[in-house]
Amino acid sequence: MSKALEGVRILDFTHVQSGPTCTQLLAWFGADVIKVERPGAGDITRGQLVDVKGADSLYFTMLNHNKRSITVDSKNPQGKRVIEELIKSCDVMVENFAPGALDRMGFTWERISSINPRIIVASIKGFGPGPYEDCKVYENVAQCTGGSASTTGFRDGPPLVTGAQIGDSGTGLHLALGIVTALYHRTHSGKGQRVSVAMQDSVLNLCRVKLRDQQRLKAGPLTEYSQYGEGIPFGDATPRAGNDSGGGQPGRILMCKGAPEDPNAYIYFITQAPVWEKICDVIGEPTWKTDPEYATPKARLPKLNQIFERIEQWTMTKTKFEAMDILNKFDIPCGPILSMKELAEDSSLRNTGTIVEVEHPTRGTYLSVGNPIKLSDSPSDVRRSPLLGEHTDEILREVLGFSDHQVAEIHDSGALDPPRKVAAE
Ligand code: CAO
Repeated sequence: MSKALEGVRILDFTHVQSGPTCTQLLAWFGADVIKVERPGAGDITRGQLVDVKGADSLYFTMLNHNKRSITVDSKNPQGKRVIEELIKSCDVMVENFAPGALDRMGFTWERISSINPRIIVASIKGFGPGPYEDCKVYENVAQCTGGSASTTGFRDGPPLVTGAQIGDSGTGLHLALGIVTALYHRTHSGKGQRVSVAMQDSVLNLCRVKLRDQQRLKAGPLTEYSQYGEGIPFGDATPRAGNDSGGGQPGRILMCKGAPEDPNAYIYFITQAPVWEKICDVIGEPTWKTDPEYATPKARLPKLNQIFERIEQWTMTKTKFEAMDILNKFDIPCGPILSMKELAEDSSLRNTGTIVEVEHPTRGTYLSVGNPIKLSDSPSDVRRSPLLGEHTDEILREVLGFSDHQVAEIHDSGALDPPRKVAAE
């Protein structure tokens, strides 16, 4: 079985999280991803949040699997020559520099596409064209400007950012789709094109149900929000809804046996209408099945707090896993709150390759996420991230066809290596 993206070569000019997420995904699918890094320094994340002295950080290793690393100073004339050769031999260039940085290196879209008209140039920026287009952006800024923070948290608390990296990894996923779409288009157009994704746009795309609710406000209060049942008037913007379900089926996070001392002894419980009668039986309130005060979803809406309090009295008698087992038998939608520790130890996630153990020469064995997208006929494995510049000479020789003499010449120019320290007299 061959890998889905075998034969596709990526010039990976990405750093930190958003861009590397995208190119890692393409690498998992079999693309030959050549990561260009600054000599001596490399991707800044190599040295961020270091847990093993002298080894690349988990931040870096978990975002750069299956790639090759070449160090090139893109501001050195010989370095520019190497990058031009890479542009000629790659199908895609991916970058997430600050706005204007690639142009300042001399690699405008016009120049890149004149070097290789078939190349696809894919970019992540914080914002699209508009008042903030020149701003540098990190994860939480995107969550705040894309509508996530204003709609996350509790109504009476401040906006909250989420643990899921929707700004960085979420944008990387969007970009990966843009790249394979442009590659597909190239099969009949014969030409490359630019693919641009803004982090603000990606977060907003993921927050679409909150934009839906913004418009629904015009028609009256959002009746599935617990605020409605509490009699609290709505303002003119989508409010924060705590753990209320974002769909038409009310849901909440409820305590289970062990809470609140155990911070993760909770379960998400959805009072889906078709299984209401089963819920009533399970929690010991059979009269609620026919009582007009409880029998219909509409009648229940103003009483959701009281209903969930009653359900919680039941969930508190069970561990989250016991509750899950019982509720699943009745098709009542629910899910235990799983800690990172529990996920790291989950044998089924390891069996499917969603969590993998990786060997690394300087840090030993570590855990990482694997490819969450499974293709039936195209396997995807996880190989360790490259050391800084590990493949520099290999790429110059094998990909660019440089002779030993040419490789030595480029090394001598200082384009591939950190500046030499001059010994003190
Ligand atoms: N050789 C020589 N110079 C190099 C180089 C190389 N191989 N690789 C990068 N550089 C240079 C760039 O050319 C740039 O130089 P100039 O400023 O002189 O043009 C410089 O390194 C810094 O690049 P940068 O501005 O992109 O990096 P930063 O650390 O200052 O900013 C970030 C980081 C992420 C805020 C910014 O890149 C950005 O806004 N990117 C777009 C949005 C994004 O992806 N954000 C998510 C990041 S993950 O949280």
